[in-house]
Amino acid sequence: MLIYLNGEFVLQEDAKVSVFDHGLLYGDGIFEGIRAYNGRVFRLHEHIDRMWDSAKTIDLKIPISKKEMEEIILETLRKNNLKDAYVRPIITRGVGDLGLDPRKCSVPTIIVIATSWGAMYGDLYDKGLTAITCSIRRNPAEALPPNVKSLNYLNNIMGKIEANYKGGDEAIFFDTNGYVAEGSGDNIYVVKNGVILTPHTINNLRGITRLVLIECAEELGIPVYEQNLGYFDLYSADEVIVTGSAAEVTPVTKIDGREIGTGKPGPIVKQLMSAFKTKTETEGNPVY
Ligand code: PXG
Repeated sequence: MLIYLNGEFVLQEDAKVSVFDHGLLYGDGIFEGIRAYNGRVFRLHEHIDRMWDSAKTIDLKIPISKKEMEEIILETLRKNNLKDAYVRPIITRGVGDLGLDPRKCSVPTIIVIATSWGAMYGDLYDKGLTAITCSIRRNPAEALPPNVKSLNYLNNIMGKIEANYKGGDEAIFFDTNGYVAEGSGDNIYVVKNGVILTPHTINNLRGITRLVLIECAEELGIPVYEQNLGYFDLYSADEVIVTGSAAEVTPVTKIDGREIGTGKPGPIVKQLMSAFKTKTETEGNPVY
């Protein structure tokens, strides 16, 4: 596997960063998670735009242009002969010393990893996920906005640990106001009486797949509303859905032991999964 690291393509075993990199020392950096389907990178511009917005928010000045980053991503896929892949661009504050001060880090570290990665949830796309609501709250926007896709994923990992202990495939976070925020690595939706409801994007990541789901719903004539949701809305939903570049569009059929709707993937998620699949098969930036 060839990995892009600071201007060069290097073998996986040579792709090493300094122990003084602030990405490692402080989680000071940002990343993206992008998929390529059949030789095309899905929603590349949107991911790169979000990466630049994350960088702007943490005052990380990226020394290359968006266009250059897009080209590096395509080249990484070509170097590894990949058509269906997962791409992980990472930009850290760079190498500094053992103090927090980012002024010590003069050059950001830029990494792009591309690897083959199939369906994240395997056969659970057909059965649906078992989720748990977690007791740990999502980082509040006034502390560290979940909109920033930062290297600081400890909050998410704590949710995932809770899900692992409680036997859930995914953890559903609430925000500090008690409203549903998102999953540990995906956005969330409730379907009730033919309408899709989803939280505002203040206390969660502004998912690229979320926008694709909304597009699919519009094309199918299914209304989508953004509103605050509580655990009542989750437990009493006809269907619950999560989306993400990794998770794609996935039904949730059990939450905290309660069956959601019939306990099987419902008609709306099935329509959305098929509309999403069509988009991933027909859209995207060609790699070759
Ligand atoms: N919320 C969180 C916290 C995420 O990490 C999403 C929502 C969905 O966003 P997108 O833009 O992907 O629709 C994510 C994305 C991984 C992995 O390696 C995680 C994500 C994406 C790709 C890979 O676990 N999370």
